[in-house]
Amino acid sequence: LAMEAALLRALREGLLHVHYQPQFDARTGTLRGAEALVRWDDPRLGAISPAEFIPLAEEMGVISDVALLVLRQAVALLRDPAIPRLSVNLSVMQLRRDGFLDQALSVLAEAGVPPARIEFEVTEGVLVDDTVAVKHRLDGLRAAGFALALDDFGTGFSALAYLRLFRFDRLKIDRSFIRDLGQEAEAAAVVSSVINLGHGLGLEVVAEGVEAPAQLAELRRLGCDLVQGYLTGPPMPPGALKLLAARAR
Ligand code: G
Ligand code: G
Ligand code: MN
Ligand code: NA
Repeated sequence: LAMEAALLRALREGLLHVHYQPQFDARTGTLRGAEALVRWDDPRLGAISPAEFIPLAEEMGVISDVALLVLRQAVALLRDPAIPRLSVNLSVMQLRRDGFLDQALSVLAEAGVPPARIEFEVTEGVLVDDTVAVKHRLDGLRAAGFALALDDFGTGFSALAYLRLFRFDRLKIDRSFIRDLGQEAEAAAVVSSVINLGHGLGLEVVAEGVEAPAQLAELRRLGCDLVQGYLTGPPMPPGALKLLAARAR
């Protein structure tokens, strides 16, 4: 209960903020975008992980408030033309209900930012239940011009069936597959197959959790399009991303 009250207060008092983890072209090193990751540093409770408070926000029915806060901050940062695109994580409940598309479009219209510069990331879990309704909403987001990425790919079930049914722009290989790259031949076989699968479906493939130079070298060799991880850049405050984008120009 203490945590619930603290989350409501954090929302009210603007204690949630957003960090951004850069994504680079694997071959050229060009900055291609960044993933928005919400942060809560509470004066009394300390730093609380989104893995903990996002499910709580869903239970409490305030997930839309969190999502719109993240989207507003991301869109404000996109006023900087040196930042190509920002990715925002969506949770199940936002796709179970109507209304998110219109809210998102009005946030972008107010700032004069085109939807193509925002990508929404969903995990396979989002696609499993209520598939028809969720597909309708994801198709709506895509028709409005937003990009879509399938996050944590390979960790869920029935991934291949969903890849045919849903239309994505990018596939993010889960970091558990990247971890053993450059050490185990089996890991390279799995990652290579996912990259070829993505390319066969016309998708760009993003590797997440890239931590070591050997992993990056292997991803390049296998033809992975984009990389994200502690090696190339940790999640950072908006000011740091702006500096990085300015230097990259
Ligand atoms: O950044 P970190 O490793 O602490 O993130 C933990 C989890 O929280 C990740 O699975 C990430 O996708 C999720 N997450 C981070 N920010 C958001 C957000 O704004 N919305 C949703 N729904 N999930 C988020
Ligand atoms: O579930 P999702 O992929 O959205 O989670 C993103 C989370 O992964 C973020 O909380 C971020 O802090 C974390 N992360 C980012 N880069 C790395 C990395 O190189 N290694 C590991 N282990 N975690 C990472
Ligand atoms: Mn993500
Ligand atoms: Na992910």
